[in-house]
Amino acid sequence: KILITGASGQLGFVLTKALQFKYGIKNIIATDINFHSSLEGHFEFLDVTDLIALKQMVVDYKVSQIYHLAAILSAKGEKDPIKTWDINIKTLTNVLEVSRLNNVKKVFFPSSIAVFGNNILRINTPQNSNLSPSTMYGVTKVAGENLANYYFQKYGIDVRSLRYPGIIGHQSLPGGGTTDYAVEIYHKAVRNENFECFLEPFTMLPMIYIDDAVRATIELMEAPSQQISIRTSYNLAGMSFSPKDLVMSIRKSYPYFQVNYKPDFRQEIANTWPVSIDDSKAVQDWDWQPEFDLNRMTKDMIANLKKQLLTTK
Ligand code: VAH
Repeated sequence: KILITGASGQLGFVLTKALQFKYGIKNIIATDINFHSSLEGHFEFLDVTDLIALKQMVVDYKVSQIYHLAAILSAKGEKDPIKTWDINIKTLTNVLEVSRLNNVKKVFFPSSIAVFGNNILRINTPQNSNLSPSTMYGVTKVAGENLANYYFQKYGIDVRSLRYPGIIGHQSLPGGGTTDYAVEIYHKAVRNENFECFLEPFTMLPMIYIDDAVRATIELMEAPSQQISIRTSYNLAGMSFSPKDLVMSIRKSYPYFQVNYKPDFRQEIANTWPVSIDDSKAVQDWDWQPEFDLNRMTKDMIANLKKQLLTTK
């Protein structure tokens, strides 16, 4: 059985569906502290900071793989850094310890481009960059990558990880990230509303469409173990664009779409992140190739959000 934490989150919700489809709905246990009403299949409430509850679930359902997606994101994390440290680190150490003691074979841990901070090459940021993150979220991801690597080296737990760019999808909303604008903007456009953007127009960031993000995750987890040369976390690229590029792409369908720029504290976070990512290790080791560029993503987002609007009216 495969257990997912954070299954009601932006990525968790879509990844749960993909795993149910691939491995059979009966073999997936989706967990979260909140219930997403569109989730189907086996769901359990689980607070992953509760070691005993997590252990119980792993033992009861004979879990052999865990996808640990529950975490606090970058922008929200800055409102309460210590809580972010406590939750992100406690949940990961719980997952790794329970895995070590209960024969869980494989673990997935999401890292992020937030591991990078000042002192990097911001264009085509290399895999082996100096990691000095500017947010507590990034600090927990750097620590998490090292914990993952430690559990692999010391105990042989097959932990695998990706440094996701900002994830964009129509199925679910992100919660508290610096890249969230790129999802919210589409929701406004299809409603013919104006958008207030919290980043400046030319802030270029690495992003990925959720279909590509989910496929990358499954491809990494399915790759033969001897092909995995990186046990901290793989750089992963999809596309790179700025709010201005995104607006131009949306205007192909909504020529009168208006955006006001009102940068807030998230601008400072974005300023320390890469513009684009060198993911040649992922390409080499497990053949990574993204399918969506900005315009293809925009078409798909708009078509799907329009459908959603019609069915909820
Ligand atoms: C955030 N979307 O903005 C997340 C992410 C790319 C960064 O990990 O916090």
